[in-house]
Amino acid sequence: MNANLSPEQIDFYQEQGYIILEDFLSTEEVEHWRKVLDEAIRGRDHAMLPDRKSLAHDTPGEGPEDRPGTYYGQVFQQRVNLWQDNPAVKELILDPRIGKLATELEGVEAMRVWHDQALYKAPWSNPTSWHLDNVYWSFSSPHATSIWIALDDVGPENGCLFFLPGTHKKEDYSVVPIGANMPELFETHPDFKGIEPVVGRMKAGSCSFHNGLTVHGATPNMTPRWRRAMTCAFMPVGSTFNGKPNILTSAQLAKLTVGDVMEDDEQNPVVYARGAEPAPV
Ligand SMILES: O=C(O)CCC(=O)C(=O)O
Ligand SMILES: [Fe+2]
Repeated sequence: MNANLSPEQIDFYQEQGYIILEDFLSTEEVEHWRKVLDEAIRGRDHAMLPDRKSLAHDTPGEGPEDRPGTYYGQVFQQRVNLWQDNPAVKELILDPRIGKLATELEGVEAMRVWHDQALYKAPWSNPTSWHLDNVYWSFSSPHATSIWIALDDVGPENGCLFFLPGTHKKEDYSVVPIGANMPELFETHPDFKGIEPVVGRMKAGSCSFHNGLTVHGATPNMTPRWRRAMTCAFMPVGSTFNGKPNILTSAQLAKLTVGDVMEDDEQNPVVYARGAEPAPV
């Protein structure tokens, strides 16, 4: 895993709200991630937990995890928090090197996992509409970020990400529904209409990070092959509950009042904290 960042890369990310890191995983590592995730998804599908919240950014808790026949059900196969019930995924996702990248890119002190999501776009799937992530989550922070790891080569032909650079700077938490209509976001943000998008073409094993307020979307999968991606969202330590349920269970919600610091180490473990590295031996 190549987890080194130059100061120029950090500046680029903070200015543009996204960055692509080529060759993040080696060929062997990509093979391993694919195997672990393919198995984890099969395992999850065989053991659906009753209190398992799904998914859609905007409609949490609908479960079952796929909604065949709906538009969103045909955007991607979405599996949330596989790290919590699959030890092999946990080892990959709670890797402090990934947490360190998120922490350094955002210039914060420490990061917790918000949630992971395997996002597998099936052959011939719908596009992922323009949206921003943080507005759906249970905390609001200008320093939330997500890693998106390509497990297959991705381009506009099979559902690569597109970013609207600089949009994170508006710091607007208005909820934009992630529905079937690609232009919907621009009703809330007409000022973004003229921005030239950046194409997130990537080789398998490369990754991107995007800030939680950077507008992004993905093209449809126009191919007969799956587009596999693994993602994880990070929450800066010290973030507070904003009242949105998102993926929180009813038991977790019962313990939270708006303004409480989100510090449930079981649900949202700290993945990296500056200065907390073990001393070299
Ligand atoms: O993979 C996709 O199609 C969308 C990914 C996304 O929206 C995200 O990672 O925040
Ligand atoms: Fe997103």
